[in-house]
Amino acid sequence: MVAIWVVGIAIGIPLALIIPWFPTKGSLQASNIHTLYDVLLIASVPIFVLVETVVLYSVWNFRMRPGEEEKDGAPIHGNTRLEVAWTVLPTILIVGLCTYAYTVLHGNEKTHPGAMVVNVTERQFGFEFSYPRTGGKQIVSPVLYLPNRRPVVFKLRSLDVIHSFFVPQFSEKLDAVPGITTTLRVTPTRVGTYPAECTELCGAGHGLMRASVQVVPDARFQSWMSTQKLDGAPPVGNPPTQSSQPGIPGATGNNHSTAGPSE
Ligand SMILES: [Cu+2]
Repeated sequence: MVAIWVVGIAIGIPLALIIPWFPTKGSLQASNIHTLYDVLLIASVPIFVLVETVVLYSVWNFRMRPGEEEKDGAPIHGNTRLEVAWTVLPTILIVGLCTYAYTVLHGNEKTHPGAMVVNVTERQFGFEFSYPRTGGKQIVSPVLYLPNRRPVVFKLRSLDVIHSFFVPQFSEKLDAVPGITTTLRVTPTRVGTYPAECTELCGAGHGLMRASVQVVPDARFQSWMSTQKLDGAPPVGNPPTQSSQPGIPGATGNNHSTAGPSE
């Protein structure tokens, strides 16, 4: 049985790692998430193969044979050492993996000095991106332009119901909740065009709620910025203020114009 288990692991781990679970890595955070996922796979395969081997071995070896319909199984009264082992070992494994996962997620949330702030305003059923500039002005765009390799802080707001902001290639996802501002940090590492999607069922048009993300070299981003006109207010409107939503504690209202270009 040990031989079957070892062979199962030898086949299972490369097989699990070869499957393309994720889209192309497009951010620093995605690299960390993909590594975390690989570690979880490497830890899970031996346990999966062990459980399946024991199940199949038991089903075959201890199956009922003709004439044994009335027979009962052997009386078993437990095994203290075995029970301690199968409680302690999974506990150590789970605590270890949780600690590692927490470290990765905590690291992905780290604030980088000089990060660029981008406001993401969501409504039924679209996204709008605004780049705060000095003097309370902002650049507003339906397409999310990002300079490659520059840390970005997304400030998510919703104008109506709960939405979310997800770029699969960034491997980062967060809800946009009416009345509060949620924060997501991403450092793009690959030039390309990606989709931004809402992954929170938000109404009839939810399936169409998408936007385009363009990660471009820094020089191209700067020239795009210089061609954009500075506006005071976004066309889709401002998030409701606290006074218009008395039931929602901590509603931040519109602070589009107060933030500078970096956090
Ligand atoms: Cu949605």
